[in-house]
Amino acid sequence: MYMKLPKNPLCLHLGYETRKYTVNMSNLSRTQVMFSSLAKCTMTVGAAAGCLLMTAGSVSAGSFTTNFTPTVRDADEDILLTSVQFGTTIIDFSDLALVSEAIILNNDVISAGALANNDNKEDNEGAASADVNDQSIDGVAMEQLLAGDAASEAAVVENLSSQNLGHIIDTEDSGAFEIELSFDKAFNTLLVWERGLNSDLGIKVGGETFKITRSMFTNAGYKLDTTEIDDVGGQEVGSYALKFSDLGLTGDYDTVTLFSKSHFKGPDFKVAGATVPEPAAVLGLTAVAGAFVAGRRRKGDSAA
Ligand SMILES: [Ca+2]
Ligand SMILES: [Ca+2]
Ligand SMILES: [Ca+2]
Ligand SMILES: [Ca+2]
Repeated sequence: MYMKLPKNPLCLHLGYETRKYTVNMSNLSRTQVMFSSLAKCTMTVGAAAGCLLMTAGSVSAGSFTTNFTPTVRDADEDILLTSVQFGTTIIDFSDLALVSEAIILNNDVISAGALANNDNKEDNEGAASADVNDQSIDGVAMEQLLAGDAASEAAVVENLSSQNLGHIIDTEDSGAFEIELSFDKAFNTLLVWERGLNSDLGIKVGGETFKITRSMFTNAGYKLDTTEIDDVGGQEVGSYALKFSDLGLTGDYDTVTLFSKSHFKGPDFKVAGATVPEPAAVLGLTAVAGAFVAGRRRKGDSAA
């Protein structure tokens, strides 16, 4: 059975992505193209909702696109975040929530032994530090960030709030820290970029705790070479968007606490907040489809 499509515009909300499809029965080829991901189901009406739910589920959790400039650069050069993109929804950098205050609750202190052997920055222990791309003209490179120290907390704010994706917090491999961040406005999705895609990052928000594990990051499309690493060509950077609604939270938050434990392998990160339109209405669409079916059935009944 082939599902006849209504002539009215039909809004599909698929994951983060909201697209408006105008369905026109006189232009069936266009309709078929637009429903390409759905049409293979040769929809019975009952199957339609299932197809839609499947499609919604195919937007992988945590993924988004990072737009930046310049797109061609060396890994140690500046890189400015211009926008982030969730499907067709583009959120400009100027609309992101940025870190405005940091409280370092705890951060491993560099050991005396490591300090005694401080001929190479990579030998340092400790945990979170401020780091920048090698050629950065601003931002802060500061190896030991101390809890309760105003300069340390200012360094965290400066690096995390700048537009330069090369300004980060670098964490030593076995380092543990806990840092509370406040943002300049509330948001519903925390954006995290991690240099290396090889570390985990813990997040506490609204009484919930979540760990982005290293395998959850997807490639953000740029590399970073910062003062703490000597990798030729830099390391790939990964990204993950944590929707607070996925933690069962409602509403927006302007404070999150980030943490690392010794087995997280030292997250090296940048963060920002975004208010992403709620996916909403897959169920609403199912209801629309249901109402349409009911309408067809009524017509059929009256014609019989
Ligand atoms: Ca460091
Ligand atoms: Ca890393
Ligand atoms: Ca370097
Ligand atoms: Ca690290």
